[in-house]
Amino acid sequence: MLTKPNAARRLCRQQQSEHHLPHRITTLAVWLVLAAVSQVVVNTALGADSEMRPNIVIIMVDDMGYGDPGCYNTDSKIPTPHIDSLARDGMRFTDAHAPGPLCHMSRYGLLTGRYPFRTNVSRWSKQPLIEPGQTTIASLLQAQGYHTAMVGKWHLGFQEDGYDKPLPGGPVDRGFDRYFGIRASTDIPPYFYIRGNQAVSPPTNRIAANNSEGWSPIQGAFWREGGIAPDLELKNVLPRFTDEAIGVIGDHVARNKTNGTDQPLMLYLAYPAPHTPWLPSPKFRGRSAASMYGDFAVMVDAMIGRVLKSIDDHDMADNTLLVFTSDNGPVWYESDVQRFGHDASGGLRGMKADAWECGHRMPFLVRWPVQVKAASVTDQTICFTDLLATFASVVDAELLAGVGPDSFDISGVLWGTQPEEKPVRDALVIRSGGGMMTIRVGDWKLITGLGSGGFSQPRRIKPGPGDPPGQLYNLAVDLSETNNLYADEPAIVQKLLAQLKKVRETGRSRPTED
Ligand SMILES: [Ca+2]
Repeated sequence: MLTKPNAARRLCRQQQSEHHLPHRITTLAVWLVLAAVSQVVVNTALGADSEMRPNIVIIMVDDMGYGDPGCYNTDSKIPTPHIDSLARDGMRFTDAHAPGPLCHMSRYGLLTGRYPFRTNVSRWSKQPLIEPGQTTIASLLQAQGYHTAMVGKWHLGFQEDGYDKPLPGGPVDRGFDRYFGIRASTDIPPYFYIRGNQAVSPPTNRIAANNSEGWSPIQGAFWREGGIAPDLELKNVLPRFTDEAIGVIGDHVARNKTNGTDQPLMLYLAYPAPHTPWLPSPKFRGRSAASMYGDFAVMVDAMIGRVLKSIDDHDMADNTLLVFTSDNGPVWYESDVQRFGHDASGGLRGMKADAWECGHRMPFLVRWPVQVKAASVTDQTICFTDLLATFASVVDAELLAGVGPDSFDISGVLWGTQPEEKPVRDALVIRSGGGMMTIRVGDWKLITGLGSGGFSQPRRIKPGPGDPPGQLYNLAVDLSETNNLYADEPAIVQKLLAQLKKVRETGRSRPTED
């Protein structure tokens, strides 16, 4: 059963009354003025106050649905004890959204604080989507003295000119000190590891396409044919990234010890799973009641468990702000729900790529034991784009108007000081995989076309005579988006369309300060 938002709202109110303001050390004897002030960020930090500058770890999984983790769906057939531990020890968001329902869109918004509909994301296979000099959560934190590392799936493009040459425009050119990962998904060739800005070994071999019997063409152990590096095996990518992430944490601790420093770490760990190919290693087969998909998700959870253990082993947990989420909705059809009794959507309509909720409403958990109340729940509507402004707030850096134009500071939600009745963002705007626009304001959600706008059938319906041209839902009473009120609520439709137009035309949605 899906956890009911109203129950969660009551719970959060109750918890807020017990919650205390974040305690901040105010007696700094020496103010360190940082010399390197970013071109776009005004640094107002007081210096090396480690309590105000937590380690920041983002664990992003791939195509995991709202109904997969047990902490979001008590009927889930996939045991996820490590993900669930983050809900137990931190804050669970019921209404958190990917900025787009596909991999590249979602990651662009997460890193830049800018809605992905504002750029041409289809360039990703040849060009970097993030512009030189564009602030990212990594460059922001790097300018604040963080060691910034990324491990995993980039999918935001490089300036490609062959794989035996450097690949400019990737993580190490967009704010990360260190990178190990792959270009895109583990079903999109060429398949090769990248360290820094170079292929570890170029994709000089070939691999044939693969599919799994009994599944749709984009499920199972599916991958496309293409180039592959001799040192990469698709089934090893997930554990390899886990080893790398643990290595980053260990190296960082060792470096601080050697240098006698207390530099904070920012790690962005982007797992390419449980996206296809579903390749659970033998140890995880049969560990769920939801087929090879569920078993692969169990393996993802176990990998997260290894990373959490590493953080614990280094005594870093208390001062690490850890975010867990998934980039977009699952590839799991109604027939799969019937076959396995597992609903990866958690009762939401649709799937990956859709304008409907399952495409973009995601599991989202934040753990920071010294600041975020354990087992708390919030129904605030947030978007991954909000991490930039939130991290800026956490480290006391101010964002200038042009930076992260769609990023809202949600730190008040994390500290429990933001009333649930007072939204942190006035609207949420998403372009679906198929190009339909969605605007959400409060409980109202408008979609500018008919159909899913993504992978679910029907994808796009041409309105018949007398049909409304779009969809309007009241999510407070119709979270599964079945009762289209577009024709019944013309005033609300006009208001939302006007607001959508303004968000698109002004190039920003976070209000300017002045
Ligand atoms: Ca994805």
